Formats: sequence, C-alpha cells, structure tokens
Amino acid sequence: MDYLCFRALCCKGPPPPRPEYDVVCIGLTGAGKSSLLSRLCSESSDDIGPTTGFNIKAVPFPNAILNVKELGGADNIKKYWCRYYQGSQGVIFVLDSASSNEDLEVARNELHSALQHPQLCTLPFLILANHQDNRAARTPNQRPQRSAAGVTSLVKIAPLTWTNNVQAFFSDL
Ligand SMILES: Nc1nc2c(ncn2[C@@H]2O[C@H](COP(=O)(O)OP(=O)(O)OP(=O)(O)O)[C@@H](O)[C@H]2O)c(=O)[nH]1
Ligand SMILES: [Mg+2]
Repeated sequence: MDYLCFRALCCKGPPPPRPEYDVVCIGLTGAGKSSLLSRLCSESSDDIGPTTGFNIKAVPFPNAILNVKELGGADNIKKYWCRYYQGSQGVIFVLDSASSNEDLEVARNELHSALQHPQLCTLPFLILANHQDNRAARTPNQRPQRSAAGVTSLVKIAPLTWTNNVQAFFSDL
C-alpha cells in the first residue's frame, strides 16, 4: 500500500500542456467584445472603454487556452479588421441584439463580409447574441441569418450565457 501511495505521489508528473488556439473576436463598437473577454477571464468589466486598435487576452478553459484577439469595432478601426485575420483558427462575432435596425443591418453586412473572407470562411464561427438582458433584444429568429454560400454549416448562433457557450463551442476544435 505504501508503495502504491509513493507511486501515485511521485510518478504523477505535470499535467499535459493544454492546446492553444488563436481566435479573432469582431463586432461593432459597443457590442460587448471587451466585456465578454473580461468576464471569461474573471476580471471586472466595470471600467472598460472602447478598444482603440486591438486587445489580446489568453482565455483559459479546462481543456484548451484560447488566445483571443479583439479588434475594435469603431468605424475608423473596422476597415482594417482584415489585416489581423491571418493565423486565426476560429472567429467570435459579437452582436448587440438590442441595437437599432440600422445598426443591425451594419452588423449583418460586417458579419457576411467576415464569413466570406478567404482567411475566415473555413473556420469555426461563433455568433454571440449579446445584450440579452435588454428588453429590446431580438429573439433568436430575428437575428441576422442571411446565408452565405457554403458557410452556413459552420455558423452557430448562440444566445450569450457567457462562458458556457464559448467553451462548449470551441471544445470541438
Ligand atoms: N446591458 C448590457 N450591457 C453590456 C453587455 N455587454 C456589454 N455591455 C456594455 O456595453 C458597453 C460596451 O461594451 P464593450 O465591451 O466595451 O464593447 P466592445 O464591443 O468591446 O466595443 P469596442 O471596443 O468599441 O469595439 C459597456 O458599457 C458594457 O458594460 C450586455 O450584455 N448587457
Ligand atoms: Mg472593446
């Protein structure tokens, strides 16, 4: 018995390293990308301002680490999004489900540009419908779902429940 305890304690070794994946996170300004990342990293999301440029966070999950690169969603930044797509292994598109119809249309166009971009079109693509606590939030059927040829099967639309959906989605990577 002593020998078994000795073996269990001394031969255990360090746990195997978790695989890491590079994920790009996009969405219009105010959609909640930085807030999402802060929550996923168990940090306060109280004093978050608009992201100027980009913001990178390593988000630890039990079986993997996601290195998420958030790209600021302001008009003068989003035109450069595509310069930062290279090397991505997954995409998170954060949507403000309670935004105006006009903003939703802008978001839809950005979403479909991203879905069709050569560096993103084959990647796992998660759309997070954020701001679900707002009474004006759209229901799942009202969110932009226009199909983009050949890519719809890669798209999952997930009402946001913070960590759970993100972890469940990317655990298949
Ligand atoms: N009520 C509510 N407010 C939210 C939610 N998510 C984010 N916010 C708030 O929305 C505002 C903008 O959130 P950010 O996380 O900065 O948005 P962002 O997408 O990173 O914006 P940019 O960096 O400018 O592209 C902040 O005041 C957040 O507190 C949500 O689900 N519900
Ligand atoms: Mg931000």
